[in-house]
Amino acid sequence: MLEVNFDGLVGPSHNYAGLSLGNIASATHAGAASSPREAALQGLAKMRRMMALGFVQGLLLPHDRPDAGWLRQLGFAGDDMAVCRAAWEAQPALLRNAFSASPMWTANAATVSPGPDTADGLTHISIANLSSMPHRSIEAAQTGRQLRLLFAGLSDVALHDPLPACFGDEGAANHMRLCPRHDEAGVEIFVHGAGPVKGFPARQHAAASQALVRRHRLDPDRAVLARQSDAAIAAGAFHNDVVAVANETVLLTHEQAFAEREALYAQIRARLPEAEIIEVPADRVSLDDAIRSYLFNSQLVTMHDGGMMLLLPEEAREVAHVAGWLEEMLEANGPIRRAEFMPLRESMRNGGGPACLRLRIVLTQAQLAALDQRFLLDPAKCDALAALIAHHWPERIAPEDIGHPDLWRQCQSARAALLDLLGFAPEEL
Ligand code: SUG
Repeated sequence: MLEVNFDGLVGPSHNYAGLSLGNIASATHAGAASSPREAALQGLAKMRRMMALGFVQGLLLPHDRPDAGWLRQLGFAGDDMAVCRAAWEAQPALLRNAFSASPMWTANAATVSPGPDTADGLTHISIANLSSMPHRSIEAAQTGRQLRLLFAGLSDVALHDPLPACFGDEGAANHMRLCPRHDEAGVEIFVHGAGPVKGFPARQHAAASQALVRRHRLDPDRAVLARQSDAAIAAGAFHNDVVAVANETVLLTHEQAFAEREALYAQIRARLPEAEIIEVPADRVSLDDAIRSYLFNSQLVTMHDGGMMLLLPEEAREVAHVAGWLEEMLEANGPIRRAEFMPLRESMRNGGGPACLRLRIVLTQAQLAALDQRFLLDPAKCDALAALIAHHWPERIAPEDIGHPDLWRQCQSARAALLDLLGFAPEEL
């Protein structure tokens, strides 16, 4: 079995509207001008780097934005342009929500339990409802259409509809899997918040995590529920993947990520004796530094020589305490042997690091071969995508631009060109 990352391609409407309460980067950059073209090229460069390292790489597509259908549900009438114009005049915040490029953060698209963990041997996937934030709650329908296409040829995948909206579920960003190797049964850890804390909502609810354990047919003995610490939520850890990351036997976590960390570590060790828990002490890296640098929002992957590598955002080497800790960790010759840094500043300014931008799916070779191959990348496709982005994606979006019909049209035609390039008919998505 192998783990495939499906990255969200950054959409042409990428902008800074400050929509996510509790996400410090989103609040800090509200009102700044964005560079959608650069953002998409930065994300693509990360996908290329993963491929160059020998990993299979997939992508998920930007959603149709502005989402005129959502605005219609809210009572605006007419064709797409009329609906957007009316929303902008009546309540600009609604159009800003309908215009967000947030589907780029595919770690929030779904939660995945691979076959070795489930009672029926199926790969269970639950589309996240993302119901805590209006702009993100729009995503589930289009995400579902893409995942249905992706898995249409696989009879051993159970794709579940989003949970009822009253139980907030934000997908893989609050889910970690520890296992001896990807193809062996693992321990799945579901992390929820209890809030609000400092006015910041708990975006993953315990009841949602419990429902996922049941519908994914996980052995209750090998599924662990953990609560985020209030300190982490207050510091801006709106998802657990901002303060912890896991890969195979390794859990890399901040000391203050969890409410009852000793009990959690004991549960993990009891279920997986070979687990290696690397805890970063708060007196070496404060929660604020962890969140500013996104040290933990990195991709932790097993290289083909068996050692692990961290793919971090550039910000992680710009925060002195984090750079110092990383250097020491690498010198100590533990399981993580290598660190690489990628420039992802455009996404980072909205609180999305390397790990947010990808959904991990563990698959057998047969499952990989049966996927809709249009969602998989190769170098030639990357070249074609880069050229398409350079041609169609806006260079810059300032806050006032969001009300301009020319920009709405440009976003629609950019996406249409992308679908055409990848071989999707518009009605499929
Ligand atoms: O949901 N930001 C996203 C960032 C998601 C990061 N994902 C993970 N941690 N896996 C969010 O808060 C900001 C959009 C804006 O403000 O316009 C935003 O939605």
